[in-house]
Amino acid sequence: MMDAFKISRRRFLTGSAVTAAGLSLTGCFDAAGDPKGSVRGVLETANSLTYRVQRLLLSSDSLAKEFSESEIRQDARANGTVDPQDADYRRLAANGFADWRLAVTGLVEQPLSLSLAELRAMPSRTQITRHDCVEGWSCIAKWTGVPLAFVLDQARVRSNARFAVFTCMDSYGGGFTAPVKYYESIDLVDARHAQTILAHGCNGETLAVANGAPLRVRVERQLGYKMAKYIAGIELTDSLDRFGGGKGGYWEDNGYDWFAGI
Ligand SMILES: Nc1nc2c(c(=O)[nH]1)N[C@H]1C(S)=C(S)[C@@H](COP(=O)(O)O)O[C@H]1N2
Ligand SMILES: [Mo]
Repeated sequence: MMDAFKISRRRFLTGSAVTAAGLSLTGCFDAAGDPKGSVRGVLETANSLTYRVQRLLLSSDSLAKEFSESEIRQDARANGTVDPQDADYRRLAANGFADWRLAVTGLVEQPLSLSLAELRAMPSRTQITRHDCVEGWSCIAKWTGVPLAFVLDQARVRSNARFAVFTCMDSYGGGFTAPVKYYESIDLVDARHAQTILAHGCNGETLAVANGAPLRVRVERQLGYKMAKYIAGIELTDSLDRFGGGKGGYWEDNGYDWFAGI
């Protein structure tokens, strides 16, 4: 019943209907970069279909596969931004992130400002999972962090919140256009999922800059670009309109799917 409610909200959000079954998401994502292209329309339809199929067929708490230590194959694989040059980030990194704070704001009863030490002192979960990038590679790594649900409970999320938006410290672009900060968003089903953690460790070490230090999210049932690195804030909201281009994430604003379930 809860799922049906969420799905109808999503239908309201996208305004698109399921018109065909069996659409696949294996198409070329580069073509989706053309905002007027037909591929993107198909992807948007497939996106809402995937979202509904997943939310209907899988229970909302089904777990992504976890692996054993011997299966770890990370090879220090890093992607997207790997060394932010943004001045605010460089300043925080130079000081070992001692002055960094995670701001939890928006539709919460208790806004939070958390230091890395405070996050490290919270309950932690370690999981060995596979990371799948939309570019076609994957790797298996061990992630350690605070369950996002725990942090949300400290902040006491208001009942009208629908999404968690992650604001990041790295930016894209520049040159002809003003730099745009990376951001991402997930719904509260994924935000409260048992394997969704705010990771501060990887493969038994402190999270490296290349992988998103000091804090990055792991959303294990979604593609890599959903897993925001270099997080500075989490805002609870009932609408994605106010953020970036309004599609829920940096890559979504450039044509990728908002729901990247795998
Ligand atoms: N802030 C930020 N988060 C990001 C990205 C980015 O460029 N900036 N890239 C995304 C993409 S496309 C992938 S595949 C993963 C890569 O995570 P990794 O560097 O730990 O492998 O981070 C995601 N999160
Ligand atoms: Mo990616």
